[in-house]
Amino acid sequence: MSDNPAKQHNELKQQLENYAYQYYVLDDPSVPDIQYDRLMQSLIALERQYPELKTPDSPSQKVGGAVLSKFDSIVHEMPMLSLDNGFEDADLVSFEQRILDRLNLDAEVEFACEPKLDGLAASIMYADGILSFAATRGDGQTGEDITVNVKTIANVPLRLVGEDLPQRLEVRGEVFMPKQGFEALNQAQRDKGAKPFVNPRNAAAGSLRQLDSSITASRPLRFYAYSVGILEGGAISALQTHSQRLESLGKMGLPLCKETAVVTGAQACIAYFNKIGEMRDSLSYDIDGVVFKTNSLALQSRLGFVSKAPRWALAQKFPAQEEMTILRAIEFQVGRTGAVTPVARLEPVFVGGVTVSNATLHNQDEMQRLGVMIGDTVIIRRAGDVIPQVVSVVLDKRPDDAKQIEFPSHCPVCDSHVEKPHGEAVARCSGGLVCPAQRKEAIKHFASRKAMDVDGLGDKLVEQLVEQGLISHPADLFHLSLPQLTALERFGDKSAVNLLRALDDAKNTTLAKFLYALGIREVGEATARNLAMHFLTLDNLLQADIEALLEVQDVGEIVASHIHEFLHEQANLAVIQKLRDAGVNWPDIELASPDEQPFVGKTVVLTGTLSQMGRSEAKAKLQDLGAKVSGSVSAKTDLLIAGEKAGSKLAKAAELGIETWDEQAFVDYLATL
Ligand code: 5U1
Repeated sequence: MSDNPAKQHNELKQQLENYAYQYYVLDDPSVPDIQYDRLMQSLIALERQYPELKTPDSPSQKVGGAVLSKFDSIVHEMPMLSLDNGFEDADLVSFEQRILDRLNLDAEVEFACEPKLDGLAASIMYADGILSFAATRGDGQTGEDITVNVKTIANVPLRLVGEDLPQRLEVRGEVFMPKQGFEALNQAQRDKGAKPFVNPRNAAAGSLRQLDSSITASRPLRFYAYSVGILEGGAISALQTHSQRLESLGKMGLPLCKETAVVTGAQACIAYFNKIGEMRDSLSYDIDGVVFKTNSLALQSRLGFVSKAPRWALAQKFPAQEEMTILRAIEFQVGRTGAVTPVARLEPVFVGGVTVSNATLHNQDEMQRLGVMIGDTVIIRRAGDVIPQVVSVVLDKRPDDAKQIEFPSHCPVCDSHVEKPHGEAVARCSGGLVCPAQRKEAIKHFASRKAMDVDGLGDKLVEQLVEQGLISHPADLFHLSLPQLTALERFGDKSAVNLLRALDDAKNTTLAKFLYALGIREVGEATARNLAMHFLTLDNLLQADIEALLEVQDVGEIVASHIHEFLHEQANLAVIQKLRDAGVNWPDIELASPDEQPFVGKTVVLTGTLSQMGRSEAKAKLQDLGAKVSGSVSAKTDLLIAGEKAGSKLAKAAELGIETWDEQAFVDYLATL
């Protein structure tokens, strides 16, 4: 890289533009995200040092930062029109016929076909190839100035590429939020206790109309160009068709929807509409129909406009994905992890092409947030193959006899009590070991390698045993008999004998493995180990209150409350007793002397490939020596053990001056103990 700041800035700018184009427009990233982020940070740092380098097309604008007090108005030089709608095949046939009649033609018409994205229309003006301003549609005549926000949209180029660019080019298109980004954003909203967005369209609108552009920058918005407004000069001005214009926009670096087509005649339009309808659920973005446009620009201008819509375009709509209906009842379902989900029983309603009579309310927090009552009129959304959901309540329509909904305090399946740790949105059944809804998963986990390690007891076999009614909780495993097992389909004598032997062997375990095997929420191997080392005996742990649990390394309030709830559920205690009665045992834990635990108080990180021992073996050895094994390198790290092909962690440790051993040094050290 050059040491001339302007040259350096230009190089960074070009690299970033190139990577963004490959990533967002071509869908073909050439470098990992982290490299892009690093270059962006270098660019921002350089601009901080030399503010004169910060031009309006600098990629640094992608991260936002400007905070407005309000949006200014922008009058559209060319009004942004709306579209006529069609709903049936016959509407497409008469659309083509109207065009033919008006133009006095009798051939078929060529149409450009495009999925109609469910977002917000936006206009982006480029002057000599540089993004100069952007506006919302508003009322079609006047919109809002959203330039700083549009600049943060990842796939919007701040500078166009190519030869013979127009002096002025107004690109019109849709700002939208892809489905995946929407789900992730809503999950993040729920996790932080904020209101989730009703649908991707609302999320896109809410994100675009932020006065603080760094919020917009953090939201997964995208833009697809679908037409040209003002156009002055450039090679694009000579083109004859709408589809050629779109292609030309693509070559200038503007993002386009990939599912477009050019077809001839109304019947081909109907076929395209049906094809897009079939693909709708699998598309990465929400659509509400298909837009058909007369492809010839000459014919478009001959057809002109009627009131506020062009005569040469039609939006053919899909059935609505949101409908109103009445909530008749709520049923509480228990999932395999114990999550208690409120499910709305509805007056059947046709939405998104199917009849819906059940919809999810997600969890207790969401139910309370919606403030829904039995008898309410609710809005149901069914998008794609996602489970239909209740998105809002129409309060104006609440009947006088609407009934409050009580969230159950006990599991509707096993009657264990329902717990909802402070700060968590989901309420769960605490009967992890006994609840039939959680049975299969609980037993699979119990038998798994890192837990009781029952050799030969795979997931399929657990399912078979539960389905045949041979086991209903983990302790039943130890009472299985040879005739019961050999009677199972495709289970030979030898396998049965081996399984019984493996079950017998598994009874000799450690307290840590036993605690992990219980499947207490958020008690992984490390926490189970810490609990065992802290309390030394199961009885000590059973007597621990929340305060005592909080003293254990890495146990915070939520984990403490999960452990406490689980170990105070009588049904779980009964299974634990049955396991001990069946012979499950572990040796007493003897506290190591300080010289046997030389790593007490030390944080160690493992990285790279270890060839002489597995990662988990190395981790267990370090924990036996008293170390805390962490996943990332920070200033708190005392030692990094780096195997082959160690990458960024090794570099970071070197940067922070952290002591680093290779695998051999660790093995040699272990040999000295
Ligand atoms: N895909 C697409 N959506 N959409 C919306 N094309 C399209 N064209 C529009 C609108 C309002 O208007 C043009 C006819 C300019």
